[in-house]
Amino acid sequence: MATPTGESRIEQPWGLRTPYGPGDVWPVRVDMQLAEGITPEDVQRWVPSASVLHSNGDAFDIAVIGGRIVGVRGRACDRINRGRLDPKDLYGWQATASADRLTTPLQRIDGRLVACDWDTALRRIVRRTRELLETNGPEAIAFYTSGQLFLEEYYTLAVLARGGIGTNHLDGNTRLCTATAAESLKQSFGCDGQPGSYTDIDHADVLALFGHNAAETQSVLWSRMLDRLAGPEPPALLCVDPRPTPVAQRATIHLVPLPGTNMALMNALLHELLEYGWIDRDYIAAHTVGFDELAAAVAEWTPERAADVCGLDPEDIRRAARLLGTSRRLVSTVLQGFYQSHQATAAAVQVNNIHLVRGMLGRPGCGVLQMNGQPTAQNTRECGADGDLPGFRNWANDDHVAELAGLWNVDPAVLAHHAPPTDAMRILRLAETGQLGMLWVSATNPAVSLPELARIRRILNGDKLFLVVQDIYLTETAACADVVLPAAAWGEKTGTFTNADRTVHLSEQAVPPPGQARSDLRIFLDFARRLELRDRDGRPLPPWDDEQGAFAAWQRCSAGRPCDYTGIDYARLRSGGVQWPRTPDRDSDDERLYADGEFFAHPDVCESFGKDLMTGEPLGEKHYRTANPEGRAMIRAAPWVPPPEPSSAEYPLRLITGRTIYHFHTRTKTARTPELQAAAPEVWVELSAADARAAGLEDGDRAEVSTPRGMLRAQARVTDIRTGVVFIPFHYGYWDTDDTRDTHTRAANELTRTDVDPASKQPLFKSGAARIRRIEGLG
Ligand SMILES: Nc1nc2c(c(=O)[nH]1)N[C@H]1C(S)=C(S)[C@@H](COP(=O)(O)OP(=O)(O)OC[C@H]3O[C@@H](n4cnc5c(=O)[nH]c(N)nc54)[C@H](O)[C@@H]3O)O[C@H]1N2
Ligand SMILES: Nc1nc2c(c(=O)[nH]1)N[C@H]1C(S)=C(S)[C@@H](COP(=O)(O)OP(=O)(O)OC[C@H]3O[C@@H](n4cnc5c(=O)[nH]c(N)nc54)[C@H](O)[C@@H]3O)O[C@H]1N2
Ligand SMILES: [Mo]
Repeated sequence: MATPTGESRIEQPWGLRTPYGPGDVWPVRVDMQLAEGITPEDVQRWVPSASVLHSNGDAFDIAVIGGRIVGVRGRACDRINRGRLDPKDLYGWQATASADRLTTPLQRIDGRLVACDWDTALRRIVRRTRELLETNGPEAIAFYTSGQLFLEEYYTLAVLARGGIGTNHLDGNTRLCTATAAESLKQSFGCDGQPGSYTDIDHADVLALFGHNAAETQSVLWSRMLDRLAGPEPPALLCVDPRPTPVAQRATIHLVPLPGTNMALMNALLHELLEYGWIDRDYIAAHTVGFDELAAAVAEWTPERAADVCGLDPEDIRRAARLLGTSRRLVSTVLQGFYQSHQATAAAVQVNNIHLVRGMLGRPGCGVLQMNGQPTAQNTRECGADGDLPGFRNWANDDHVAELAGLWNVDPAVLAHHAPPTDAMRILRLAETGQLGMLWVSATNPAVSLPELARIRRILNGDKLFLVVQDIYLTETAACADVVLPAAAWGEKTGTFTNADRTVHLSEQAVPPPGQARSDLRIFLDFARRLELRDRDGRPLPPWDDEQGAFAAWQRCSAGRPCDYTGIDYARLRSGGVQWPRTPDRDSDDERLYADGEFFAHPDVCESFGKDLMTGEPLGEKHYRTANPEGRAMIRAAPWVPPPEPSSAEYPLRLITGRTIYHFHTRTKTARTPELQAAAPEVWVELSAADARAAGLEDGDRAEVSTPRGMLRAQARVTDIRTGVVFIPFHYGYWDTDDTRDTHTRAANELTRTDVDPASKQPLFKSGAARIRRIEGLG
């Protein structure tokens, strides 16, 4: 399929340039992709939606003919993409109509999954839930959800699980994704919520990307950056990434730290900012606490010392610091190269610190974007379907807990827990030790995406665990389930979701779901009704019956909180994305948070009383009230410590994992899209020429990569990646291989470790020791 202009967006992922200068409005460019032989005039309906294949929030209309999706067209008027689309969005809609969608519930009988009806499937789940509630109580039940459902679905699940069943075990795969974004924002600003706006890119004179391959993972955002780079007075670009990504190739300065050393580099960059006085003393004095601790912590971190740890040239660190220090309008973005490593929160917080000490927040061109990855990750966090409470409420603040109990009309004791909401890795551990009797997985594929897959398979297949999987396909995870529930996909249901810069979009139903598939919202509500969950007055809980009702309830829950949605409704969203916070009395967006130097950090308001960055221990209310009584921004410092699995003689290389532009995660959609699958059909391993030589490998050879956890076989790709580091994309599971039983040799997570950042509990997908060798034949 080619676009109407003939160019293939597989070969030209970012499309044609529309250059612009500082302070100008990003020009419109409308991208469109229609099925072979269809013209725009043939299209019967254009249904408003936005992308669910990344967190950028690109808005577009779904083209429909006779109950079928036949293509997509970018929305020119939207503030996020101004009409542009990512290659996954241009082609990925085809997967929705794939012939192998789940169309009926399935239940396991005598070891095999067989089709059944909804009544049978839900009755079986309700029976199991009741048994567990009677014998072991609510803490025997856990929910593991996603960053890919809609706001209305998360809020429904949060009320059902926290207020109805009363379990503390509810988390999202956002734990693997943006738990660190949330945690770093809480640690610095007291509360989750992205300070910056995408329009900051229009004004910036320096763009700094920390462990973020935006070119492949938020390709429309990268187009915005490319258009600035192609226009007058282009910004300078700093890239911190051990790989020669497309971002690195355009960078003014490219730093290639050894994996596991981000924190040392950040301390040295801050050391230089302080040393040269590239700081805003008035801002620091008026709006922050903690500067002196930072000054003490970075005092020893000369560029030489960090260069030694990171394997960099000290002059490159100095140049990078000068670029940051002398910028007038700095935009920083942070993603998985920082979040999926051992000092994730500590390192991400240092990027916030750069903006705090330089007073570069809340003004056009001065923004930090602790990025999201998944399309609706922000909503998982806001709605409390992850390890947070709805509306960014603080689990350790009794008033916040009482407020929620009041909103839901349930006994506060149901919501009160002695510990923070349980994180996903801990939930899996509880399943492993037999403390969980039921795990309900929705819209995530942990049998491919969690670390140390051999262990995960053992847990998911465990005899004592009753596993419910709610998906649109029969995934590797669904294949382990006791009951499989067929969900309606994007395009087949209506709901809202929020991107990485707080912009909310509405996605409306364009076509009916296949067979008996139902929206996740309907499934959760049906379960709640059958379980007869009730509030204190005996009314059904949750009390709503559809997405409009869920949205209205969420507005009430968000009222007065930082993520206030009371001025956002479906009608308004039909004409384009709107940023939160938005109250009914205001008709323009709060484009940037903290413009007034006021933070959501007052002890009565904040979402967290803070954690020790090194141990993850909650610091507690008393400590917080003493350290930050007025609710200023918090400058938090930390030393660098070595990663938990250093390289050794046996495993001399550092293994990192990540993404390609053509695939989304475990490929359930992108492998079912012919153009995308053809662009990246098989797993590969990227290594440097020196490491290839040492292993006797040439470009294109078959290689075996091993770690203490397992091994995989992949085609070698020799690139300019930093020597000593190998990279493997994590997209490749097993569902399309012939033998799913004993050929677990394609998934990167066979190799990764069970270990987390202490503060955010995010797994370390980007650090571990590995070795590589050449193998003959197909392996
Ligand atoms: N095409 C595509 N786009 C996506 C997705 C997808 O699957 N495919 N997924 C979406 C989701 S959920 C997410 S979370 C985002 C992720 O988006 P990104 O974070 O941009 O993607 P990754 O490839 O996981 O990692 C980014 C970079 O981190 C670098 N890196 C690895 N280790 C280190 C380190 O120790 N230090 C530093 N500084 N860098 C390191 C890697 O080389 C890699 O280039 O993408 C979103 N967009
Ligand atoms: N090694 C390594 N591992 C990683 C990462 C890495 O960089 N390296 N990155 C991590 C990150 S950041 C992320 S976000 C995770 C992603 O990991 P997963 O969440 O496991 O990946 P997906 O393939 O997106 O799984 C989503 C599932 O939801 C289903 N689905 C899609 N839409 C719907 C819907 O509307 N309803 C329902 N019920 N189901 C739906 C899809 O078919 C798919 O099975 O992977 C993590 N794992
Ligand atoms: Mo993610």
